Amino acid sequence: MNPRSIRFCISSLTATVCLALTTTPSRSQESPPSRAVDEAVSSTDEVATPLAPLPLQLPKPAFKGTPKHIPPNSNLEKPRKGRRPPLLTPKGTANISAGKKVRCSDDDPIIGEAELITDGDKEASEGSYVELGPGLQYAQIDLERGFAIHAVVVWHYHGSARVYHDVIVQVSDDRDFISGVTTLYNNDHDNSSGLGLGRDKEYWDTYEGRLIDAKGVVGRYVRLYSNGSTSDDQNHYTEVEVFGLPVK
Ligand SMILES: [Ca+2]
Ligand SMILES: [Ca+2]
Repeated sequence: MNPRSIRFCISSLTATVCLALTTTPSRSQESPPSRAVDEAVSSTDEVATPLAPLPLQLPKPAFKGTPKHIPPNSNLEKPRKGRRPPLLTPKGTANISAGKKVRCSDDDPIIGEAELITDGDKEASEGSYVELGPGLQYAQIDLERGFAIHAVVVWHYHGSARVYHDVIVQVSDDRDFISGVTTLYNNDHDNSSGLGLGRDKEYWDTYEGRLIDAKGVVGRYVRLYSNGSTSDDQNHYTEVEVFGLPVK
């Protein structure tokens, strides 16, 4: 089957974005089933950065759909129709966290070990996740040097539908996150974790993980907080993937 290409261009005062769409299916990456974004170019007067869909591989779904009820005192996002659109990031953006060291606020996990968070296994099976103690906890990935970070994807426990509370994702060059902290995501809508009011929505954890656009923020450490879920007070991390590029 010969792919048929269609080219779209959207112009504004500051940028022109062109998408070349093809009808050839792409199964291995997260993208619409009947067409893939092969090429995208974002250009300004000064630089032209080729873009491509984030090379994200998803695990198998453990359950179908998401629950209809809204948990009490939650700030749940509205259900999305259709598949998640792919995130366009600079070409060459790759997983930079695979196998990297992870440190957790709970250094004696109830189940599993911190290394499970970057071991590449993101399936919803027993043995794939680490369980940290109750209340506010974090997992922190050391990328070993500074990168331009373009996306963070986190899978908590996704074997059954649950909403994790106070999901906060931050980047810093300071391993103690005292200075130079950039918050990429914060859905602590009532500031119960005391790290500031979050404007992002709560969500049901699924096989898709939560895809967070990091917009090229530069940093060495990525810290992910949570504060129990609608199922229990513990904190579960199946996998975290950080995508980025070396700093030029
Ligand atoms: Ca894992
Ligand atoms: Ca909260």
